[in-house]
Amino acid sequence: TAQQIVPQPQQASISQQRFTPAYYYKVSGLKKDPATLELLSTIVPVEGKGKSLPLKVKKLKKEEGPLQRSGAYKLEVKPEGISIEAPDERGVFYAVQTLSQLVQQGADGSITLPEATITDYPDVAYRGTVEGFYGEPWSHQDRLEQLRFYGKLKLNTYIYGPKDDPYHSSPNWRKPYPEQEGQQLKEVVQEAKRNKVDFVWAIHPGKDIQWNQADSSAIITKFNQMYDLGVRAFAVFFDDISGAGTDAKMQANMLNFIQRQFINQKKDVAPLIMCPTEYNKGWANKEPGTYLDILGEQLDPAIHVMWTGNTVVHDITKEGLEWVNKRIQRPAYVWWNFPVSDYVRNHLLMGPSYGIDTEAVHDMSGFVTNPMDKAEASKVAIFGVALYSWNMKTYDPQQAWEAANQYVMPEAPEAFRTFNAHNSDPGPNGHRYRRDESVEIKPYIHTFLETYRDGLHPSVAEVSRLKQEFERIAKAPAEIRSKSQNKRLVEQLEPWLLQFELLGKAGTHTLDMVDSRINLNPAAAWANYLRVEAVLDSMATVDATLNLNPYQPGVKTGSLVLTPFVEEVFKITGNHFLGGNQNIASADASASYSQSQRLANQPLLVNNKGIAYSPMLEVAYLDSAEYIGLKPSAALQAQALYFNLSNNDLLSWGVFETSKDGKVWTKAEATAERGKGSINLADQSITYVRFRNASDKRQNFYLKEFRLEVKPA
Ligand code: LOG
Repeated sequence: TAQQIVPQPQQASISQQRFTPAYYYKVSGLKKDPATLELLSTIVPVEGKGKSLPLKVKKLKKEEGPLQRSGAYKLEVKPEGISIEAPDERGVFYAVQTLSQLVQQGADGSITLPEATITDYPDVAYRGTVEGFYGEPWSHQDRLEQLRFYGKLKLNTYIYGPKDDPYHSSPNWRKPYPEQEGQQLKEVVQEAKRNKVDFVWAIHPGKDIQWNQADSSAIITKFNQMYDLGVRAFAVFFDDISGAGTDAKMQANMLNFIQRQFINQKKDVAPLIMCPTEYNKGWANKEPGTYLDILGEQLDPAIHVMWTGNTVVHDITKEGLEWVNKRIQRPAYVWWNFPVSDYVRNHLLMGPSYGIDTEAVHDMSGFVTNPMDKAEASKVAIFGVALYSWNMKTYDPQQAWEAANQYVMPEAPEAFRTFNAHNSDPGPNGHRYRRDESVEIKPYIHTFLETYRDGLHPSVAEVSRLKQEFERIAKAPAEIRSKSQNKRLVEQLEPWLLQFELLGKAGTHTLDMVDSRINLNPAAAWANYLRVEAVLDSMATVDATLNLNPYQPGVKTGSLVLTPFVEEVFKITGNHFLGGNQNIASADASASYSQSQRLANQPLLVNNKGIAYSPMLEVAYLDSAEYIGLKPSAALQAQALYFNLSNNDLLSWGVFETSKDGKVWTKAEATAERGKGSINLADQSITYVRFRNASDKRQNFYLKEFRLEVKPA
């Protein structure tokens, strides 16, 4: 089979036959780049005595078109020697990365190469990731490993902007990094250089920026400190802020000032990047002459503008990009919010990178993905983005995902594939972003359920088809743990591996239970029913005790297809044995209600002690007279409301109110400190609780907590 190079080169002819180089390679033209020379020496012999073969590196000059792009290269491999031509050091490095995929090593250490002629260049100029999520930032080691991964896949951009780094955002964006953090960032910058990745340091000053000379200087000073640590690329983020910082004219002024006073002064820094406040179509003011048009007109044309698509988390479409490009008067720099999971922290997003338009090559200046806080686990999605952004026309999400499973876990690719296939969908969420999951087994599950719901028995063949899959699932975690060399990856997956193994067992027992019923053996069916119940209990325990966080605590696996399947078959069987309706989920325990568009889809966290809005990361608002509220079911009695809306004048514009019928409302007295407080509701037969904007204009706040403590009525 022909050699597969990832990402796929633009033009390649690679022969089926392989040859063994007769002598060592004498390298010329690489003296100025020791990192690439070092990499080369791990691929082919570059030292020896006597006869040698030439490996010539030359600068590609006067070439027109895509071969002038940074990272482009020509690579020629012949028995007589190897030649590399490229416009820059990155291109040479990429040629060597391609060579490393061509070479094969025998057991005795001898190498073979195919004859090959490759002409290659990237489709998108800036390709990579933005560490831009909320929650625990990546570790130092994670970052170093990511950069090596990017080098191999010809990704050239890593934008550093973890929301919870206090020196990136408020409160400390004006201050220099402490010694140790500074030193570590310096090491990351060096690793980036070795891998020909632009380390882009981003600042997020908008929460408390003052539009004055002092703060303009504060940004330049901070950028200079980062420059001294080796940083040569910069960004300014204005996402997820409210108040004075959101002003387009002021933002444009500030960025133009940085462009003049900093970017243009240093001769060796990359183009400036900004993330706007209105960074997606859903949130953009559509009136002509507003925010995005102001940026388009006033922002120096050299500055890149980021964009997440039609909503915060969305597919990337050509039409969507065309819409924003007209307004910002330049091709958008795509910030793709996949596989980021900071809004669904109990899920992993391990599925294919799909929903990114392969016709959009001319509509974007860059393409970066915002990954999960789990760096190693994010490699599956990042791999897809590497293939997409290098060679868009040939990108196939499914094929790329198959290849990623191999690439990321070569020691147990099948088990990893099984795990990833059933851990893709984020579950219900405020962004309404969903992913396909359990695609291959889904039709069989549906047929099975239709039959079983009607009180009929599926065929033995249907049962065994599903049982096979659940057995595969039950075995996959042990195989991943024992075979994978990537301990960090296994560690990041661990809570979900545990849960996945239980799901495999629960499913296996479920199908045994159905099988016993088909065989008219109620005693065996009952025994299996109890086994399913025990495993479901264990899954509930894992969900209640691991991955605890205040946002979406717990561990969900197979949540789109497989877990609901097991739960439903268990319930139907339970009804058969026990009669009546065994309610295992408390789905209708409560209802949230809000007229506010931004809050309407926000999911609830429900357990036997309380009902809470899932905290929101970005800015929330209520227009005049809008409210946010909770309505516990009749079976529950409200005890107290706990709120943290992180707004200093909360009670000057808003009121808490309660009602018994949803029509007559009574003001609930409350005190709040910086928007945080609680209201005692015990001894009242309250059915509704809400917080209403009583002012005549829109009010912003952060939905950090809105939780009703309840007890059974
Ligand atoms: C944030 C980002 C976060 C992501 C997903 C942007 C530009 N900003 O809603 O930090 O990781 O969504 O939750 C965002 O996407 N805000």
